[in-house]
Amino acid sequence: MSKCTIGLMGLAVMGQNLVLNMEDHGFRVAVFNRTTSKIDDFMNSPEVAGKNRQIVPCYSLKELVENLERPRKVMLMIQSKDPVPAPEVALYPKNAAVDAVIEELLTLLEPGDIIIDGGNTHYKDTERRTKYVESKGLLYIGTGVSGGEEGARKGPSMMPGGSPEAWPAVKEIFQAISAKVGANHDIPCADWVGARGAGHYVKMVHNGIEYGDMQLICEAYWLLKHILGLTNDELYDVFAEWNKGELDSYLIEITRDIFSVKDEKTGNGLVDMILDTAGAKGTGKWMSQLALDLGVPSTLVTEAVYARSLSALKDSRVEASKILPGPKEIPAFTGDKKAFIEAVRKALYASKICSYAQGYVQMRHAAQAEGWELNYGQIALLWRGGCIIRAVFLQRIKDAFDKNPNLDNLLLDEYFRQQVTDAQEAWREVVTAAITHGIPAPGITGALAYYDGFRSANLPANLLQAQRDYFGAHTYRRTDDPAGEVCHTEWIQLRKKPE
Ligand code: NBP
Repeated sequence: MSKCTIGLMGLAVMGQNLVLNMEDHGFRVAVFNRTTSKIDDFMNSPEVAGKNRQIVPCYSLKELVENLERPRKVMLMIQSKDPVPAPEVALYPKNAAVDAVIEELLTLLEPGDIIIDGGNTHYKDTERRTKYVESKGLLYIGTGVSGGEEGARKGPSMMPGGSPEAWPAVKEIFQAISAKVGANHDIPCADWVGARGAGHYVKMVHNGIEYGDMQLICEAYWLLKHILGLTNDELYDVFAEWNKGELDSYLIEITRDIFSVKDEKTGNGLVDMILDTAGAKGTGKWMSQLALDLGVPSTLVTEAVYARSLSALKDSRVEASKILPGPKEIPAFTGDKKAFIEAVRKALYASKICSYAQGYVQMRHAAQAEGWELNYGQIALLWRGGCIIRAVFLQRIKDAFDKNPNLDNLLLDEYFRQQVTDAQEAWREVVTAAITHGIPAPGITGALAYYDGFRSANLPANLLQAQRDYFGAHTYRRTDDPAGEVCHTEWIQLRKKPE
């Protein structure tokens, strides 16, 4: 019997769908799962049973490896985080499951063979594992896979990093199964991202941007619902309209659809019957933590993570809502409804641009720190299809980096600068309305604060440095000294003595 092109371990939702996708594209796949009954369940499932698929069930890792052509390629789609990370590794969780499987594979594979981790792994783990596996003479790939179950089945966005020598061996498979974009649907959303953990870093930023996009959309919804009193049917129409223009994206499209779904039990809009406490799987938090480590202001993802945390404090919020007052008089909206909807659209778009600008700045700083060579335009293209943040607007990001590969901040690109300039007045109007009405919009307001901060040649950090020098002799530099000599002042001696 001929050998398989690739082996996949981990037959949960992602693994099963990737196997079917690979097989659809003519690749013979060997499969294995820790709980072996799930292998039989998969082989007996309607998608596989009686379909003469080129899928070979294996009941041990050894059997899986024996069924593979050389260089062997073993892809892991297994849980990427310890369910309860030990406190000392909680920030950068070490995933015992993947490490244990790698150890076993190292006893079975040979030099030149490739281990692929397709889970949502922390990039620090992928940095470490790439070096470790390479030290044993094998090659390693840590790849982001985005698009959930449907993406895995029909075409995900794939963001591989790891050992560069491994890429030619898996390129054909990854590009065949990935989503395709372009007029002829022939540009694959799968390409080499960079060395070691670069792929998983870019996937994490993708997820963080997803957090930001979702938060901004939720704020737009809340503003339209509470300031204008739009019904779900009206909201459906607004999002349908928005999806025809610059905001055309998967997340706007599914938001539109959500407003059309009725609760079977009550007949209300289903969205109105859903408890307002949001969950998270942690990649947004990772991006925030790493932004803090790098000292870059990725405020949108952080606001989005905090907004989910605040939502989860339901009991406290319910209590607080009975006690803490909002604005004394909430003015009834008397303006032009259509114009306000357009203002919210512009505020959403401008905020989204800031969110992506921040994500790209973070990737650039991480690349400098980790020694990766990232192609930023190409990354935008990887996200054009298959993944949750897929959007027409990503082509604009590709264009911006094609024009200037060293672009410092997307806001400085001509197109994006023009967009935020056009949106600015509306953006400020929406932020003012949110504040006046007492409606929390941390994403939209935070984005505007970031924009105003970024466009300020001077910020009040002069006073901050004075405070730090006053209480802690942390020193400061002078505006009139280009050499940047550090200075310290004995503030207590020079200050005006209190009466
Ligand atoms: P899960 O994340 O739920 O993981 C289940 C799989 O992990 C099963 O095959 C399970 O085997 C295996 N597994 C576990 Br749990 N512990 C193991 C261990 N110690 N040794 C070996 N295998 C172990 O599956 P998923 O949702 O399909 O996701 C797979 C990966 O893809 C994850 O890393 C996830 O973060 C990532 N991802 C998921 C999505 C999504 O939308 N779900 C999207 C993108 C990426 P068992 O059957 O024996 O328990």
